[in-house]
Amino acid sequence: MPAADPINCADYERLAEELLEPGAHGYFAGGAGDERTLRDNVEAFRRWRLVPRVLVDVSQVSTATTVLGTEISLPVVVAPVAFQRMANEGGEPAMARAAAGAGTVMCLSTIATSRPSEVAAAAPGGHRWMQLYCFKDREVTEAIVAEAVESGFEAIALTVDAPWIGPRERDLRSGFQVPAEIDVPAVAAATGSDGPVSVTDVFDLIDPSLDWDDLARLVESYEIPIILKGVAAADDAERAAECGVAGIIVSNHGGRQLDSAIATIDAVGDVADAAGDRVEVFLDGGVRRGTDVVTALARGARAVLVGRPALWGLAARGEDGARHVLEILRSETALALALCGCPTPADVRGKHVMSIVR
Ligand code: FNR
Ligand code: LAC
Repeated sequence: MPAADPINCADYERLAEELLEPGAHGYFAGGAGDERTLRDNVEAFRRWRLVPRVLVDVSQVSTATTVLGTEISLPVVVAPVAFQRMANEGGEPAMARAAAGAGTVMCLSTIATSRPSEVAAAAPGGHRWMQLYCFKDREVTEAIVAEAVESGFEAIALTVDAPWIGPRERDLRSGFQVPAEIDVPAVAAATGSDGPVSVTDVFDLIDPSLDWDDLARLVESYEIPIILKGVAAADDAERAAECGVAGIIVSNHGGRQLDSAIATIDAVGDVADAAGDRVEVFLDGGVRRGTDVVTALARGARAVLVGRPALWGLAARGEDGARHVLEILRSETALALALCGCPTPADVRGKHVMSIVR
């Protein structure tokens, strides 16, 4: 009997688990330590309930919005996820085409298996952000930024929640490595070697001394806006806004770094209050349904990012699968907006959500 067609993100998650080699699946699916934060990112959405408004004309509902002035057709952006050719041979170029086809932004990881210029060439009409790890080797870091700017990437998403590697126990047990046949250009540039790459090798390259003074300098020196990725606290959001960042991504790296870190949906409200109108606030971690997207908007996010859902789509069915996941999230978001009495994402307010934890 043929497998039933996937109709939601969970179906794609199961398909990906069946198809991926166990070590790669453990790397993609896993989190830090006891994986409390990994689970809690998803479960915390269940502690919030939508409070619909009725008798609003929802004969026309649009999921379109803007992020940093760029129009996107749904408030869901593709999060940076490393090593995408390990999920599917199409890799990051296929993900870029899926995002462009769905009318949204793709954020490319520094630890990608294709160069920024190749990804740009694969989806020329698409919008892209470049995720940046500041390597100890600043020349290599600057070369990555220069290639991204040259290739038309529109913002730098500087990841700051991973100065040390989180305890990825699944990878420790499996000995996960990216085989030498799969290029990881940024790592090769920094190490001068084309050998197999482990996650520890990657984190050895990252500069753990990066601080607020560095951020202020980067904001000054880069030609494109900086989005700070990996913020959980309101006072950090305040400081980021003072440094002149254009955006903040409330993120705990998908539960892969500090285990026991606060779930992002629980953190985003205070961050959005601190950021006010100065900085656009985004959230990632645990978004699996259109109702999660609307909950995040109600708590103050302008849009969300999805990491694993898009990746499961890519792993299961390449570009078409990643695109289908985004289309599923679009139609679920449209339905949740309609049933909340919100014809557009901009109509979603704090009053549309309530915590059930008292
Ligand atoms: C990530 N994430 C990540 N973040 C980043 O800034 N640079 C990176 O290279 C990676 N790599 C990476 C690999 C894998 C396998 C995962 C699952 C995640 C974190 C990612 O951008 C995002 O914060 C989370 O994935 C969001 O959580 P969900 O959507 O996966 O629940
Ligand atoms: C990870 C890195 C590469 O989470 O960001 O595996």
